[in-house]
Amino acid sequence: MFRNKAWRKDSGHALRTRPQLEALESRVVPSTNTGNAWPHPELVTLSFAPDGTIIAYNSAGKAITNDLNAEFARLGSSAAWQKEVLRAAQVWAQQTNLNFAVLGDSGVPFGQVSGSYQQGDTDIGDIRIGGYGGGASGFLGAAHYPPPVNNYSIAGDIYFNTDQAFHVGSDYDLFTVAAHEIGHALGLGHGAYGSVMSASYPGLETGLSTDDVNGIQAIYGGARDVDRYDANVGANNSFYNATTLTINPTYLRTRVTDVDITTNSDSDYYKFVAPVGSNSSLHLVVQSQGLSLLSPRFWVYNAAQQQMAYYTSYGSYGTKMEVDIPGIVDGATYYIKVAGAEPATAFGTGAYGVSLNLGGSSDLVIVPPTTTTANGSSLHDSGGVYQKGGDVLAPTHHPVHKPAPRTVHRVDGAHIAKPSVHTAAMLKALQHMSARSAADLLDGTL
Ligand SMILES: [Ca+2]
Ligand SMILES: [Ca+2]
Ligand SMILES: [Zn+2]
Repeated sequence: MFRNKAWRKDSGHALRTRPQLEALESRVVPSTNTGNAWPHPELVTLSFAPDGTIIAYNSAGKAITNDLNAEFARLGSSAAWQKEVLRAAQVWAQQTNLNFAVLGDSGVPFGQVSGSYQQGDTDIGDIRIGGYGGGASGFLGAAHYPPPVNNYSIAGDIYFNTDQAFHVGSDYDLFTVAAHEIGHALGLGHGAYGSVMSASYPGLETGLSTDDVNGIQAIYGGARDVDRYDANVGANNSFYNATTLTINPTYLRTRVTDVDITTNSDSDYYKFVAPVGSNSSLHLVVQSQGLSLLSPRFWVYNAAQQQMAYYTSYGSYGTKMEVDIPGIVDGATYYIKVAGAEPATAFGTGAYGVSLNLGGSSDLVIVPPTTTTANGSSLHDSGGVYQKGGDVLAPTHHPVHKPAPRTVHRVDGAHIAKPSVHTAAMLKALQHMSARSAADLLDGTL
């Protein structure tokens, strides 16, 4: 299978004979599972590296630094183009047991081994996002697979070629390329032509294909699981089936964790009785921050199911909503309903938590899952195979309006290496690796 050769450590040699019409073969090749997956898919973090972050070194030893923020400023505000990347992550999370959250990025060089975690570092995302000018005839994006093939912080990291003409909503569409690279960063290989995971740019995609969905579900346990309150007949999607929360009568507070807005039609109802001694207001936290990119909204109702309050976080992805609801009476029953603020979008899905405080000294905190996973113990052996990354999404050379199936010429993989790159980590690791394996990295295994 020649199309897999770019993933082999000796890809630079195999790619010399790459046929040009890869896309024609890709049409009949279903989505591929590379055997790599995040050890903690319940929370995969993303970070946008600051400009100037060292991504790699060229063959002369000169640092290649991130310029994504400066270059993508032409696409609009950072919030606007970053939303496309987050949406590209969320289309995968909608389909299976994955949640994403955005972290700050310390700007430490990509792949720095000293981070010590293949997942769960607090200074950088599990999936770091950066870019550099890779030449107008080169690749669109590149990604590293998740563990175990990459078993330190380089796992999952993504680069965009900022020499390409990216756009939002037209070719080369940022969402489409980001979804492809995130697919690799989640463990997928290439899929059918016309899918997001097509080996060559398929034209603008607005969402996943069946092939993409089948692929991601094969890795992360099928369709997204409902939470424990939705798991039985009588799911808490109504006042009648509202989940009863017990407020601790001494501490006057409680919390709900490990709950989820799982589908566009999922809404979760809770009810509670304000204990004697409660304050006249309810301090309520509805949080997806640190848990998912869900944009939540919620309602509070009295015992007669009359609305007392409504709040929405529309336009915010991964948020902590914190409000005080007046008019609380001891002994009375209240309802809380939580749903997605953007149910028609990919941001209408995700994990969240709720914390209620009716007079306690402090809120019960919604704690994100612990995902820290130490580096693999054999980073530098096996001739550098651990460094093997996802393949790259090559640009088409043909007009994007040409009807499918199109003949898409994949840029020869050898071009990917110009400028040839060492990751920052690779230079650190060279002392442990053969010159051969380092050379392999120059030939497009990113
Ligand atoms: Ca990483
Ligand atoms: Ca639910
Ligand atoms: Zn690819």
